[in-house]
Amino acid sequence: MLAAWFAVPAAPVQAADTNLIVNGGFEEGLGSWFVNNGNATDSATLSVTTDAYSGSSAVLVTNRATTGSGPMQDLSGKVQAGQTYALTARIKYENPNSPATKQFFATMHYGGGTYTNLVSVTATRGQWAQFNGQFTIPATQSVSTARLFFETPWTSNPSSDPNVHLMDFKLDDVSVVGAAPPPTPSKTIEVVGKLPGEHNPLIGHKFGADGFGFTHDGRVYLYLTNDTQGYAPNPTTGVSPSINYGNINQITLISSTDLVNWTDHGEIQVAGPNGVAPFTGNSWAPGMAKKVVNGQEKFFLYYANGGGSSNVITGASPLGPWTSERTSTLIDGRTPGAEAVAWKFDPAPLVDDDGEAYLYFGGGPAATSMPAAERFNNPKNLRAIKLGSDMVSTEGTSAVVDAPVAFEAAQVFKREGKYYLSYSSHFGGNDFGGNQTPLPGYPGGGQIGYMISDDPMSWPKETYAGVLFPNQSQFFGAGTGGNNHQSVFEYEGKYYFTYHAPTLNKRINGNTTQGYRSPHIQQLAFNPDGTIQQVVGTYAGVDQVRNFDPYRVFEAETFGWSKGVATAKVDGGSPEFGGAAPNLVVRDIDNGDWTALSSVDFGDGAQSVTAKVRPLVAGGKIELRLGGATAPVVGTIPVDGPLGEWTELTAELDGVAGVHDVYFTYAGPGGVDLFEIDSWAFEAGQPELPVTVTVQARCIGGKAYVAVQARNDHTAAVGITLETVYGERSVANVAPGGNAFQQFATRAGSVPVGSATVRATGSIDGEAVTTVVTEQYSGVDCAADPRQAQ
Ligand SMILES: [Ca+2]
Ligand SMILES: [Ca+2]
Ligand SMILES: [Ca+2]
Repeated sequence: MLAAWFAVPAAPVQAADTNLIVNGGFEEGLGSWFVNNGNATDSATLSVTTDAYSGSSAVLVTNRATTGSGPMQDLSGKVQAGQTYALTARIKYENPNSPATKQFFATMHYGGGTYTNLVSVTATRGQWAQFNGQFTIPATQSVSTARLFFETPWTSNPSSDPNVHLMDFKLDDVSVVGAAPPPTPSKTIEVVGKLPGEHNPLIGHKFGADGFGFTHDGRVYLYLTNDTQGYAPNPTTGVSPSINYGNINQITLISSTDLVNWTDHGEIQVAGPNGVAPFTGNSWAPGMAKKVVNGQEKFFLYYANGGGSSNVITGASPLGPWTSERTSTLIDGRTPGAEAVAWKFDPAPLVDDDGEAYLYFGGGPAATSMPAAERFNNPKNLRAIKLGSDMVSTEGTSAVVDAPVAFEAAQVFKREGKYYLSYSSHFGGNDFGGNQTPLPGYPGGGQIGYMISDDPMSWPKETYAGVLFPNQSQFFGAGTGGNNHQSVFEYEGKYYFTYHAPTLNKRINGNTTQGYRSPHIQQLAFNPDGTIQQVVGTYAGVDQVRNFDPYRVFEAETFGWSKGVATAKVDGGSPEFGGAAPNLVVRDIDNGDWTALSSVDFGDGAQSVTAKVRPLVAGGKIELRLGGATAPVVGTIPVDGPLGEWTELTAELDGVAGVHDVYFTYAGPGGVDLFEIDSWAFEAGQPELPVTVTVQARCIGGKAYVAVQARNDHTAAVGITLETVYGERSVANVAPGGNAFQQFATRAGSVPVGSATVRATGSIDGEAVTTVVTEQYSGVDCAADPRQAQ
């Protein structure tokens, strides 16, 4: 028992309480701190000062533009709704022209326009004042964005008296103490979401919706709404809450040259406070185009900033890096001719053959001023507008796209001089004048319809051509319904249709889905009159365009199928795509996980495979199998490098030739992540010249000879050298099918067992090759052997 005089604390000690602020004393300079940028007008300069409250440094804030301009730290993911935190900090201002006392706030920005003053202090000029208080985050507050900053009280026009509102100040010893942040639950998809042999969904390790296919330089890029961003499976049940589009401010990018093996390029942080375009909050439904502007090839990524507006960012390549040429949204309430469009989103670009560019956008409820039947059948909620030559501005007035039963997702491609506009149809209801029967020939709810026009800006209802794709639930069953979002792209002379379906979500959770969508592709077929044959959705997907070439360095985050792995971005550029491109590694590799490549062409044979790996525990290994995850092992890389360090490890291979699905299976101790993998490279075995060698020791006139013959089985002439201990002979230009032959005299009556070496030199596919064949012969004793050759 404790002694009675031990005081009982007023509240139980919170053993888990922790300081959530990093570098709160500024002893590591400005690390983890930045200037509040919640509003476009907020700005200030942060510098380190030696006038510290404690330690050797503090932060000095100067050039404040607004009352909110002050040092900020991101606590997103660290603070939790309903929890109470203790906040302390020291603050000082010294401007002799400022008031003798001044109030300061510690404030949280929860994203958008949501700010909450947490703790305040009234400081005396020239003295360090202490923030010392508690705050409780309301249980209903979304904390997906939570950024703490220090400021002076708000006023509308602070520059009218900067000494009162915008004075410099110093800050030190910031702490926010409370419950430790919750461990981040794993998002890794443990089931095989894309089954071996199937090509849909395109990837099984993450989600992605609203795919927009884009072809550049022999490669297909697919830009996707990052549905994985808010995916948060319950650690016990494995079921995630339903998707929340409001959380999505990233675009996922994958690419392929064969449409089966896809490279994960990770996420582009498009919107939000740390986004390329921080004046936008969301990034849905991407669209991509390229154009040469002022002599420079540029890439333009359009996206929906929620339902209210659309925007564009600019890439130096399809993989970025990305910049924003705009400081406000591209399509919004100011866009001429689009005033009546409820949802100014889903922007899809088209660059025509003549260089003129167009943007298609819009969707949502029809204007209530329309008669009910028109609202349903011809809601006139889609628009086409010309893009400026810079691709980041619009020209003139947007034109109505009178797509029957239109809902959203307009996209245009051009084929044989005709423009094709596809779109998603609505489900009726109050937004469209109630539930009605569509006009004869018009699409039903949740289908992809299309129109054909001779003019990219002219889309009267008469250009409607039919249903391109019925609802995906017709093919993928319960839980996969809902609206869709499609694109059509051309790759190597064929047309492909992209759409999404929550098929991976369904494989994780059975028939219940939570709205997490996966990208699919089907090939598009045209009738002689230019109309499109209705697309059938299948798990089989499209044919692999070409075999995979393994004889180069390629990303480990490229695979056709996978089990139990995740990917993560790392610094330093891509081994395959260059220093400016994003690079990912395969992680969350447990014993039994695997990744696989479809139809790898090893040609005449691989000599070795090299993996760039980072061992995390001892005893891991990578096994190579052909045709399946449990097929025989044909090569093993022991992952035995120094723990935590990137290293290249090689396994020799033998007999790996021809075309196979390649499975990299991962093994090692259970219950821990084994290693991470950045890239692979196979090396081809040296090709060999086909020569057939025969060697024999024989007797002629009581003397022993060694006869060596080499037949050239190659399709071109080769040089052949025959070599024994009794002599050597070279024959140049032995024709295909011809022989080099020599009987080497031993000058003895007998020879022991020996061998002859044949060296063939020639060329295979333009490369000089030397092949050496060694063949053994038996000994012969001519005195004892009655079988004398004549
Ligand atoms: Ca300090
Ligand atoms: Ca795993
Ligand atoms: Ca990589």
